[in-house]
Amino acid sequence: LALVNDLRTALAKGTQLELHYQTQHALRDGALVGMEALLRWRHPVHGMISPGDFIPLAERHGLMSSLGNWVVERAIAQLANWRLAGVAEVPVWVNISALQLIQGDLESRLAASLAQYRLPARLLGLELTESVLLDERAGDIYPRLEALRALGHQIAIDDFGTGYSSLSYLKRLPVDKLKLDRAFVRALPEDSADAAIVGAVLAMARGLSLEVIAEGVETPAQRDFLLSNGCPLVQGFLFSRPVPATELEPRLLNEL
Ligand code: G
Ligand code: G
Ligand code: NA
Ligand code: MN
Repeated sequence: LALVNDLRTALAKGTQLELHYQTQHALRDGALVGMEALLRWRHPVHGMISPGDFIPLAERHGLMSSLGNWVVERAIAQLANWRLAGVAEVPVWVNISALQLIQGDLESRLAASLAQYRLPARLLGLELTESVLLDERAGDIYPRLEALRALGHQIAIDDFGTGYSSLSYLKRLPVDKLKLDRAFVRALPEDSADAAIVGAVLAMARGLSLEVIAEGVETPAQRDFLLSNGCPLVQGFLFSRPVPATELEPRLLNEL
C-alpha cells in the first residue's frame, strides 16, 4: 500500500516517471523507422521499478487512466521537442491499456494533445495487445480503431501470437502492423517449430498487407533468419536498448 501512495505522489509530481525509447529499424538497411515509448519509474528509495510490476498496481488502484494519460501526453511533448530541435522525425509508438480504451475518450484526448503542439497523428502510433483488443468492456473495438486510423494514427497488435485472437478476427480488424512477440524470436533459428511459426506469420501478414515487426531481436543469427524470411522491421537489444530521450538525440541527428 505504501507503494501505491508513492505512485500517486509520482503521478502528481511527474518527476519520478520517465519514458525511455527503443528504436525500430528496417531490416534491409538498418534505417530508423520508429521508436517505442516505454514507461519507467525511478523510485526515490527502491530505484528503477519495471512497468511489469507497477502497471498491475496502478490498474488495481484506479490509477491506470492517469498513468496512461501521462504517457500519451509525455510522448507527444517529446515529439514536439524533437521537432523544435530539427532532428529526424519518426513515429513514436505508445502502449495503450484496456482501461484507456474502455474510458472512451482516448480519441479526443489524443486529438487535443496533438493539436496543442500542432503535430500530425501519423507521428503517434498505438500498440494494443490482443487481450486489449478482445476486452469486451471496450465495446465494439472495430469502429474505435477505424476512428483512430481516420485521425491518422497507425495501430499495431502488440505481443502478436501470445493471445487468442482468431484468424477471422485478424482479417476484420483495421490495424496496420503486427508485433511478433519475442517469445517466437528467442530460439531462432535453431528451434524448428518457432522457425515454422515465424515463417507462417510473415507469409500470412504479406497476404493481408500487414507490416510485421519482430520484437526481442538480440543476436545476428536471429536477425539473419528474419532477413532471409522477408521480415521487414525489427526491434531489440541487438539494435538498441530502451534509453532516455536525451541519449537518442545524437542518433536522430545522424539519421538526417
Ligand atoms: O520495458 P519493460 O520490459 O519493463 O516493459 C514491461 C511491460 O510493460 C511490457 O509489456 C510493456 O509493454 C509494458 N509497458 C511499458 N510501458 C508501458 C506504458 O506506457 N503503458 C502500458 N500500458 N504498458 C507499458
Ligand atoms: O510487451 P512489450 O512488447 O511492449 O514489451 C516491451 C519490453 O520488451 C520492454 O520492456 C523492453 O525492455 C523489452 N525488450 C525490448 N527488446 C528486447 C530484447 O531484445 N530482449 C528482451 N529480452 N527484451 C526486450
Ligand atoms: Na509494446
Ligand atoms: Mn510486445
